[in-house]
Order: sequence, then structure tokens, then C-alpha cells
Amino acid sequence: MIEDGLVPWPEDLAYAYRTAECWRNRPLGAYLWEWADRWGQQVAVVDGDRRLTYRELAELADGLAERLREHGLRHGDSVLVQLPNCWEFVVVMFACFRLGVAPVLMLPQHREHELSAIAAHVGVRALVVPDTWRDYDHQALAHRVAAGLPGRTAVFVVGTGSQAPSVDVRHLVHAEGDVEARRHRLDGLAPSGSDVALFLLSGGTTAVPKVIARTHNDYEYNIRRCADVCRFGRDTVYLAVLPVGHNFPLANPGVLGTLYSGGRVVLLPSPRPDAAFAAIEAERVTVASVVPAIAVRWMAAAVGGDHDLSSLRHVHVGGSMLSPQLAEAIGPALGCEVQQVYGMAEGLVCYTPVGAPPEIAHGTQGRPISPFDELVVVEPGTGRPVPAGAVGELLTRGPYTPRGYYRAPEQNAVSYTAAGWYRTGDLVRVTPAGDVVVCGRIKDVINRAGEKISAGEVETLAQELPEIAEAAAIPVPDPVVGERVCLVVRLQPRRRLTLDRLAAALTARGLAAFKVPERLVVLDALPHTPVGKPDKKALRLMLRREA
Ligand code: OOB
Repeated sequence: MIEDGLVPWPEDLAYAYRTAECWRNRPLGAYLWEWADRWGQQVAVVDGDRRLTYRELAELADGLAERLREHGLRHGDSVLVQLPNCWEFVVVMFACFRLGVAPVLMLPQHREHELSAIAAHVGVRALVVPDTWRDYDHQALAHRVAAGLPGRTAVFVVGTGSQAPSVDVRHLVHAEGDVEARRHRLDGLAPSGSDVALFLLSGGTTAVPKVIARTHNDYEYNIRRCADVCRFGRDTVYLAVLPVGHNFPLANPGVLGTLYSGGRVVLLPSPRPDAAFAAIEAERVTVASVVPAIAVRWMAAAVGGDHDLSSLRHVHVGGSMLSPQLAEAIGPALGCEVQQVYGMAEGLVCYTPVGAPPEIAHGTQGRPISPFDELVVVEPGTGRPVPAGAVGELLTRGPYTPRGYYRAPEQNAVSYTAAGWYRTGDLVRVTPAGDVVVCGRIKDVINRAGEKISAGEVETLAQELPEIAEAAAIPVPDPVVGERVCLVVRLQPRRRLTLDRLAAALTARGLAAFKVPERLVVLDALPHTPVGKPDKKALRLMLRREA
């Protein structure tokens, strides 16, 4: 059972969260039919030519849920889901929610290295993948991953290229049979609110990405609060261009917050401005969420562009550093209001309010979405709270911030305090009004266009190459994506290494392309800290001076 590796909230707090109705003890799958009953004939999801009403979505999800059961999936199981932004993703998610099967959300860019490690760690019973995606054969990838797992792991394939022994998802997604009877049967199998709804990946700082188990209760509260803060409603048309396996476009308020509000979700497989702008015009999109790097691309494309973006009311920008100057420029360029978001798969989400004055909207990353969120800013190292308004590491806890990573007691001892605070690894200050300003970070990650890359993960793989004696992955600033991965290495005696050979070797080991170093620096010796680790601060300074 997946529940085994969970770190529960303390009983007194759980009681408080229930009493305050943060937690409603209803599984996410139950909302699907509530929406279908209320907004049945309204369009819920648009993906190209495919338009699903709320009722169709509920019927298809139930149909798929029952067929997944026939394939042996049960409450307490987990499945790895690696799908691009497509309508099937939404149906698969709700089918899983209905059964109490927890999807583990991966990105289409992930490869064998990530998929195998996560699938084994969580103990998934099945994989759901596209046949191919951007010329890559995900079906073959999934079978390689499945072959390396203990027990029989089914491979479910979305797309016309499904081949036995894969299970063709198209044959499972239909609503034939007695819809009402099936609805009733599945209601009887519903998980409880405190069960795991889904697993999200952490940006992570470790060699293997960490996994966060989100319960139905905590995730529903997260969705509800975000939708409320962002004033989502039936007139909301949300454009999802970021990969929906990410917490941000999925639930902040994103896809699920839109459905929660009776709005319409428009799914696009990429954030390319031409396609995004065409969709905004065609669907009269009112809100989209992007990372700063995409905001910049959209701004450039909007200049002199001939698309009608007048329906756009808000754009949510978050995931990586945004300067006040850029924040100020986005709204006028796209003809809408910018709301900044500071969030994390681990829980806490902050938003600048709708209609906030410029100093807050542009100069801060917003305030927590819940009055039950607790924030404290501490001095890194000592852990002592800093004076009000000073910069320090942000620690947080609250009703939608789980108390630990899944099945990771050693990591939890580092990432969470004994009192259950999550150490964000972000350096922030909090203004007198309670708004968070992100000032930097102390965690060892590289933030490339909002994708978090663990330095440790890249270093561990690089260290396996015969050429490399010692390696340190560090961020180098980049005007387009914010940061890129640079690998600084000391080579083994008489060995040579080029960036191309490094990239090819890491790719062959199954590392996702966005994590592959884009710069290589070879040194005779790496500087070290007193405890003998590569001194990354010194390396960053060195590279900055060279530039
Ligand atoms: C979002 O989630 P993750 O899990 O991919 O990454 C979380 C980390 C944060 O700890 C912080 O280091 C960084 O991403 N971050 C920001 C930021 N928002 C996130 N850094 C600076 N400014 C911001 N506005 O990235 C995420 C999840 C939900 C909503 C929005 C973003």
C-alpha cells in the first residue's frame, strides 16, 4: 500500500484543519460528478478538435476507471503517468482519483534515468505513456522501464501507435454500458480524503528526485484556495501551456482550479507563442500561467503581432526569479494583469492578489493563499528567526504542505525540522504587509526556465564517466532561460572530454535533455570547502569573473 511511506500531519493539527473545513474529507473524484451534475453540457476541456463537456469527462473517466480495475488496478496502487498536455491526461487523472489509484506525474522530457528510479521508488503497478512524442518512442521507453521493475508492470499507451503487449488506452476510454450504475459502483469504491491522491516530483537536491504524496484533502484545499484567490469562475478560460505534470499548471489554480470553478481548460502541447496566441484568440482565453522565460518570449512575439489577445485578463507568472522591471513590462505587452506566483510541489503557494497595487504586483511574489499557512524566516545554519524584514531561509508548514517526502526518512531529517517545518531552501524576506520577496536560494539546484535540476543528480551521473575524476554542476546565468547547467570537472590523468561527448554519454545513460550540461569547464583542480566538497561559490565567482 502506498500509505505506508507517508508522513502524516500531527493529529491535533489534522483535527484543526478538518474543523476549519480546510479538509472536507471528500476525494477529488467525487467533485467530478458534482461538476457534471451542475455544468454537464458546458465544455470542460478543449484539446485541438476534441471538446469534452463536464458530463462527457465524468462518463469517460468512470469508463476508464472501471477498465483499469479490470486490468487489476486497485485502491492503494500507483501508476506512473508520462503524458503531454492532452485531453487523455485529464481523463486518466480522474479515473485514477475515482479508484484511489495514485498517478505519479512525470514530464514528457523525462527518460530512463528518471522514470526507472521513480517507478521503483514508488512501486508503480503500471505506466501510462504516449506512443511517441516529439519523435521519441515513449512506448519502447516504457517497456524498457517496465522490464527493469519487479513483478508485472502494465504499459498503457495513448495514441494510434499502441502495439501489443501495450494496452491501447483508446479501447478503454469510452462510456459504454449503464453510466448511472457504474457511477454508483465507483462511488462505493471511493478512497477517503486522507488517502494519497497523487504524487508530484520535487525539484530536489538529491541524486534521485524526491517524491511528494499529496492527499485528496490537502490538494483539494490547495485548488480551492488558489481558484478563490485568482477569482476563477464559470467565465474562466484557462490556457495550459506548461507541462501539466507540474503542480503550477495542474492545480495553482491551473487545470483543476478551472474545472473546480466551472470554467473551460484549453490544452496546448507547447508554449510556442504562435500556437498559444492562436488559441487565446480562438477560445477567448482569459488566463494563462507561464514561467518568466516564456513570458519574455510571448512579450517579444506580441510586439507587432496580429493576434487578438484582448480576452486575456490575467497571466500568472512564477517558477523562477522575475525582476520587478520585467514584471512591470509583461502586463502592458500582453494587455492584461500580471499575478506573480511563488509555489512549490511540496505545498506552499503564494499569489499577488488580483488588482494589487504595482509595488506589490511587481515587487513581490505575493502572500500565502491560506490563513493557515505558517511562514518563518530563519538564519541559514543556526536556524534562528531573523529580525522582521531581514533576508533568510523560508520555512513553512500548513494544511497543504505535507510533513515529509514519500519513503525518504533520511532526506526528511534534512529537509524538515523536527517540528515539521519544510525547509524551502529559498532565501526570502517578508514585507510588513506579509508579502514574500524571493531573494535567492541556498539549495543546490539549477533553475532552467522554471525546471529544477538537482546538481547532485547531474554530478552523480557524470562521476560515472571514465574521464571524470571530480565534477561540480553549477548554474550559469542566461538571458533567455535564467540559468543553464555548467559542469566543472577535473579529469582523470591523460583523459580528454568535450561537451559533445559529455552530453552524449549522459543522454545515453537516460538523463532528460533539459538536465544535460550546456557548458563544460575543465580545471586542473577544483577549489574545496573546509569539509572537502567542491566550493561552488568560488566556482560561480570564477566563472562570473571570466564572463
Ligand atoms: C514551482 O514548483 P517547483 O516545485 O517546480 O519549484 C519550487 C521552487 C521554489 O522553492 C523556488 O526555488 C522556485 O521554485 N520558485 C521561484 C518562484 N516560484 C517558484 N523562485 C523565484 N520566484 C518565484 N516566483 O515552481 C511552482 C509551483 C506552484 C506554483 C508556482 C510555481
